[in-house]
Amino acid sequence: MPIKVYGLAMSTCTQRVTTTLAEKGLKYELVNVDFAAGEHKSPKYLEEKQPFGVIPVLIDEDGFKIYESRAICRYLEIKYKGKGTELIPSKDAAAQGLFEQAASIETGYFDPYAAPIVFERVFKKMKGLGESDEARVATLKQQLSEKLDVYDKILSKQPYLAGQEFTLADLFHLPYGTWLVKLGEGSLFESRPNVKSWWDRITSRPSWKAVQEAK
Ligand SMILES: N[C@@H](CCC(=O)N[C@@H](CS)C(=O)NCC(=O)O)C(=O)O
Repeated sequence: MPIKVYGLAMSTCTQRVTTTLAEKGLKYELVNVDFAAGEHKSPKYLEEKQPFGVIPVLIDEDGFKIYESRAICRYLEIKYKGKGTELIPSKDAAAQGLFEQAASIETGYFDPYAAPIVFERVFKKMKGLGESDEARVATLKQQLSEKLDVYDKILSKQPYLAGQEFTLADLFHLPYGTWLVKLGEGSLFESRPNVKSWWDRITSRPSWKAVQEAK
């Protein structure tokens, strides 16, 4: 049985997983979850796939199932360590600790601002929840700007968030960061020279290009 990802090609959380699969050089089958029909909220999906009613879910070739996009990516790196790009450093405790620190930067100082901006401007309307609350967006943008000033300092000393090598901590930024650029907010990255170089480096990876082209 091939590795199966239950999700949608355009979903940000699914893209985190498919980019990781591409970096690892792993073949997979993307099984579309029918959002329009509410498949992700059906009793069968909640029971058999994801109890919180969201995507993505990965079922490995041996039948092992796991959900939560960042957990799936970490699992893939551990399970398929010797394949493709090493996405979590294994050299020593310090390197692993610095990776965890960088991963925590994404979940603590990027995602809490970037994801709700994209929600307001894109997904709110799609879900029929009304128009974007632009006052909220302005506050979130200001908060994210302050965090990215710190990113710029960190990235003035090293090319990637965990140090010298690209890791999952960088990869986790790609889906929402790319939405920000599509929404005309690219200056968040471009106005900070070290953030800009980092963003250019990570978005030019073939894995991310391939995932964006997938339908
Ligand atoms: N923490 C979860 C979040 C999953 C999530 O929110 N997925 C979105 C798509 S990116 C979803 O399924 N939304 C449908 C809904 O909320 O009903 C993860 O990282 O996997």
